Amino acid sequence: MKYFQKELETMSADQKFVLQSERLVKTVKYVYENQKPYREKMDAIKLKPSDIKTINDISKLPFTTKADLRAAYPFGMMAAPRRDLVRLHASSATTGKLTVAGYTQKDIDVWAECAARSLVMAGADEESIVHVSYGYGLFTGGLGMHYAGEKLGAVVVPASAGNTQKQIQLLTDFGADIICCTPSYIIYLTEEIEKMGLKPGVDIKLKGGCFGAEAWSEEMRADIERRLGIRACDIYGLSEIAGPGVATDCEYKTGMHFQDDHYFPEIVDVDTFEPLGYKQSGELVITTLDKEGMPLLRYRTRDIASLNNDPCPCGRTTVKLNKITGRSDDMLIIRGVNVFPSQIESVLLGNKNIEPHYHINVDRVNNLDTMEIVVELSPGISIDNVEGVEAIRKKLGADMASALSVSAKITLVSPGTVARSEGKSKRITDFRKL
Ligand code: DLL
Repeated sequence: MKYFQKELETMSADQKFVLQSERLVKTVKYVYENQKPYREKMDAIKLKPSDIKTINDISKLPFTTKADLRAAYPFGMMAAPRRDLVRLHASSATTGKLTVAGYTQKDIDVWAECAARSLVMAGADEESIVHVSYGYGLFTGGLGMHYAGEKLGAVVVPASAGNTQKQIQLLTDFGADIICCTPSYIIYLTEEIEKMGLKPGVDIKLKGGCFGAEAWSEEMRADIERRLGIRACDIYGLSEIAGPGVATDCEYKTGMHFQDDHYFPEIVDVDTFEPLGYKQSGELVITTLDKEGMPLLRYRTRDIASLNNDPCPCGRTTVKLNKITGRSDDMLIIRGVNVFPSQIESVLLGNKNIEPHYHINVDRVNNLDTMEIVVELSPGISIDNVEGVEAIRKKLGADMASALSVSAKITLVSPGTVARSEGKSKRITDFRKL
């Protein structure tokens, strides 16, 4: 079994407890002294840094929300002095203002180490050629995996997003064995590779990939692995905490190994915010344990997931993050029923007559919520085959109704007609909110 940092990745529970406790105590003191918003929040609940003695005290700390970051825009949450910051990243928020994150050199190094651990989980080593098709820029995907590849000692191809034909040329000519991009983009690339008649394993030498930045289903993973003959790892991260590599799954797929020597995860009830146990689903909350630029206490990610602490055959001893099932702000409420796009994707990918390209339109007609799922037929099926298409539509409609407990209109369209995305995909249009 290969690791990037074996001692840290396979630490015993006792060692982990000591390390996390030491780091949390230090972080709380540091934020109290250097981040005004935290000093105010802690003073308001009469919590002193000295009240935090071990990692078990974490639930005494106040939460941090996206609204807190927005209120402090752009630099009000920075703890390190300007001269120590070396990078800014930002992600766009639906409300307009960017969520900004600042990093010191140490933060960048720790992040690169965590993301290098991810690359190793996907099968990379220092001999690898790592093709990075995440966008480079304020988005953390490109630079995050770039620095990870260099930290590992691999050769990095900074392809960035877009220009699919050129990406395929680079993949064939340079022979990259590892690719990093969004799950929706690897599906698109695969489709183009198949159209060009290129053979995975022969013309395309990929062995593994780190796919993340958006929610995707196990069915989508199976599809990618089968079509490309690779190991498809799920990689999670967010710019507020670091970027890609906060958690990633290994070949055993027992959940994403959460790099909990640096970032501590909790799951809380979405309504009461009370901490939940392993395998219980709720909102993922993360505390940074040794960040300097912009440490965050109990940051409410809005991502819905659960944790598990089952042993993993790979020997890594981290807690594991089960697949993100959606974002609390992505959840659609259709006629009172909660629906996550990931549930829809699971049903779609279970049907071999259609392709994993879809768009969801939600509207309200005569005071009633409606949902339309526009999805592509497989290339072998003609839209003119009226009876065949109708049978597929009926079956999908019935499967959808039983999986979601709410009906949806299914619209089947010809292959290649649903818009493709090079970065994060936008799969929902909610006309009720426009
Ligand atoms: O998306 C960082 C990243 C880049 C992760 C490349 C993985 C790969 P943000 O743009 O700040 O950062 O968006 C963070 O994206 O809160 C989740 O809602 C979503 N997300 C990220 N990874 C996953 C994943 C990057 N593996 C937000 N599964 C997060 C599901 C994901 N959702």
